[in-house]
Amino acid sequence: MSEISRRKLITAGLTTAAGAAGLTAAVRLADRTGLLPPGPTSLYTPGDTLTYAAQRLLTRHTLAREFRRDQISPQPFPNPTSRKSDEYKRLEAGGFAEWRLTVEGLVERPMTFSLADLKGFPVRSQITSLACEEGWSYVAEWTGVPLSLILERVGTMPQARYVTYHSIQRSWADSIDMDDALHPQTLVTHTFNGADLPYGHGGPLRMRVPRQLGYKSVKFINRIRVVDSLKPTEAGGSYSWYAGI
Ligand SMILES: Nc1nc2c(c(=O)[nH]1)N[C@H]1C(S)=C(S)[C@@H](COP(=O)(O)O)O[C@H]1N2
Ligand SMILES: [Mo]
Repeated sequence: MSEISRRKLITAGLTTAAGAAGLTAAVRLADRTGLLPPGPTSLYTPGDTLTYAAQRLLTRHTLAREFRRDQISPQPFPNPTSRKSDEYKRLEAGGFAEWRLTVEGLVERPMTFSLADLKGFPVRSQITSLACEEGWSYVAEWTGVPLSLILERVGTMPQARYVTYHSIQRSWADSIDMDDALHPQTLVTHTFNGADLPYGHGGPLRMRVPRQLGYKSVKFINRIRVVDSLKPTEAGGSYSWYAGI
């Protein structure tokens, strides 16, 4: 589908969804300011488009809520993940000394980092809520490297539009746009409530995107790609791509 007909289709869908003529102006504004979510259209419902455009207009620079230390959940709930793979067990037996995070794609200097390399970066700690689309949530302290610092180190190219991140659990991957990738609260985390990030919560390395629902915070990450377009497998799986809260 051409870019123009894609836009027409989205605009039509949006206007119907909202049932308001006044929305046309908002859609035109969204289109002009690059607020349409990524194509192909089949991946995104009019609702996604509306949510994405509205949130981007209103909250581009806002921070996810941060909590006080005494608000940390006494028993944070790890969503049951499948059993450890043989590859995971091998890496764990070696104290994760061989765990690697590769950063590639539209970057000037593709690089591979060990956990020790990442722990040598400046860290940010934040107490935020992780909310699952199924309705539960918990508050915990997350510590890690701002993704923006890693992207600065590798040097993103001007065509960069999204960052995808991939888990050692092969079926898990997701992506965010550059606004969220460069956002100060988006962290590559290695520490959870002051200790090494446990398996249940995605250790040794997890992407933490506190401005979106829990499924965007992919566990066990080992690869990051900077791209200008997304594949369906990198765009939230069966969930919506944009999960702003
Ligand atoms: N690799 C991987 N990442 C994942 C998942 C998963 O099953 N595998 N589940 C996601 C979902 S749906 C949610 S709600 C959160 C749960 O995080 P928690 O286990 O820390 O509660 O992790 C997300 N990241
Ligand atoms: Mo979830």
